[in-house]
Amino acid sequence: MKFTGFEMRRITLPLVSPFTTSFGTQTERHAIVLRAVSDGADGWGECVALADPVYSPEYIEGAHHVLSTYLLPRLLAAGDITAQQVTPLLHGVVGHRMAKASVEMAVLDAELRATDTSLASYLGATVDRVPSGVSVGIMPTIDDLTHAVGSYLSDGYQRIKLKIKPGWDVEPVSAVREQFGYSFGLQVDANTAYTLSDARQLKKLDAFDLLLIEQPLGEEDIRQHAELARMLDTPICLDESIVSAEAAADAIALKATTVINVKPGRVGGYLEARRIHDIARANGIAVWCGGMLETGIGRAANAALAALPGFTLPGDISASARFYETDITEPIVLEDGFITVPRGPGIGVTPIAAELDRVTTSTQWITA
Ligand code: OSB
Ligand code: MG
Repeated sequence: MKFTGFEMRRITLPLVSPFTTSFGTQTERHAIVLRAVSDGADGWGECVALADPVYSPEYIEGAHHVLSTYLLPRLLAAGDITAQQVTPLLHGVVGHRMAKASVEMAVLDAELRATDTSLASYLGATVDRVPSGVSVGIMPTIDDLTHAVGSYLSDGYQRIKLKIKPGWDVEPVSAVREQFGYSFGLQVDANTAYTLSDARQLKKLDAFDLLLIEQPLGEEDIRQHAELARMLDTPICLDESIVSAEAAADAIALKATTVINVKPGRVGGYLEARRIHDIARANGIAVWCGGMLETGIGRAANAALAALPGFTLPGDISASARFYETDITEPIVLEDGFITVPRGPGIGVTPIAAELDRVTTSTQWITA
């Protein structure tokens, strides 16, 4: 397809409640919505970089800059392209995977809409709905936490993920198990907040039959994760560390991870995400789809990815309502604990013009 321009919108969506992780508290989602305009259909992409460089080096202002200055001009200069060519075309720009992922997503969506194919069937989805999990932030008190968990369980969420950090780990996990029992999947996510010297504390989590502990140590601590994995019964799952299929292959080979959180933004796009799925599956490593507080655009696309056969654990793909009062697309909803895999052309959802306008804080056009 030939792309004539990209519309870049900066959006701000208020969260229904503050979301606290070991790296900070978010009260609103800042994102970039990309619209790829072509000689065929238009395509939509979402850049999941956070407002600040606290989860990974990328942040929304930087993503905007690299998109407008480097990535989109290169793509527009390339002429007729396919989605498969986006990553190789942008290879000369180092890093910035979340920014690159948003470009590939918009191009892929346009291409799939033009050929009336859903992202789910393009990626190789084998199911029509995916089990839904929810990520629960660090709360001011244990009471606040158990109240929130109770309400997510009554919504029907099949798996609960608790954010942890030093000082907020064994106590919240123990309280949730004590109050709600063992009949649902429970896991924790430290977002790199520990070091190997915390192994004895982390070992205490073995008592609670957790599905996994996500990214306890630093992004680059692959060897130390392998060492920790030998000490714990709870499986280690890497998130931040897995920035590419190569990183996934290395972490698997080094036995640093027995489960992988796949986030398309973190790894540079849905095509790389599928490669990680394939590598993990070939190695008997389970994967699940992570989340970055996506709007309906990214949420719909994540549901398509999570429908691949290697995604054997519930993902962080919750309903739009978990984060947003009003989404920019038709809301993604929870039905009996599942999210329906969109089967319309492309990502299967389209922003509602009035809702998108309402949350847009600025718009920039990049044209050929
Ligand atoms: O580590 O999985 C994470 C949100 C922002 C940045 C990192 C993470 C998260 C979440 C939320 O846990 C997942 C979601 O979108 O529901
Ligand atoms: Mg994580």
